[in-house]
Amino acid sequence: MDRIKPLRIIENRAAPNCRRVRIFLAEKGIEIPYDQIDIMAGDHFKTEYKEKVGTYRVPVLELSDGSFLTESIAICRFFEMEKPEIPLFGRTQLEISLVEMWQRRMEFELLWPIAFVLRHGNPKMTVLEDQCEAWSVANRPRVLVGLETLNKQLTHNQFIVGSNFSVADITAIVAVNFLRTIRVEIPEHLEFLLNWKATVSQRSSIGV
Ligand SMILES: N[C@@H](CCC(=O)N[C@@H](CS)C(=O)NCC(=O)O)C(=O)O
Repeated sequence: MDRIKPLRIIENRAAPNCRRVRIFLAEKGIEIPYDQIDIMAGDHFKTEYKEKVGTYRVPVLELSDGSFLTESIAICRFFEMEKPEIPLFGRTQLEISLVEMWQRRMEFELLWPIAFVLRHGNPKMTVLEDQCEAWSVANRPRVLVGLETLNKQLTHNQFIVGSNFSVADITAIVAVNFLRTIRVEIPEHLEFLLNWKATVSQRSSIGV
């Protein structure tokens, strides 16, 4: 049976989940064509797109068997198997488990709270969201708790899981960069987080 090949990624340049995949691929040195879809114009809500892909969200990986893979981390896992020699999901039993744990925590405790503040609180986001302002307000303090959690984890670690850069760092740096959309600065006392951000930002993958 022919090996299933990755054909292209459908994404939106400004969307944080798409950026997670772009950074992951840049770290691996994998090149693939990207097609843009204008989510702020609502193009992803068109029936033709949803029926083809199975969801209206981005990013999406189109495969050579005609199927579409969604969910940023599922797409990253596909590419982890394509090029395992640069492991970004961990190496040992414990490291793989810790990367999984911290990747999830960075999503649930940082990236999503930031996204909820933005999506439910910014009038421009009514294109994408049936807004509930109270949900935006409720998530603002959670963002600061998430930043404190990350800072604590970085107290004794170069990267989020020890000395190896991983997909947990990718989710976290995308979330931290996304803070600007809700006008939140990292508090000065979170020095381990600030140092980690400065170090990670120097990686060439982060510029994609
Ligand atoms: N859990 C999904 C989330 C995907 C997602 O929410 N993508 C956003 C862009 S960052 C999107 O498609 N937004 C369009 C919308 O909400 O209508 C993943 O990890 O890929």
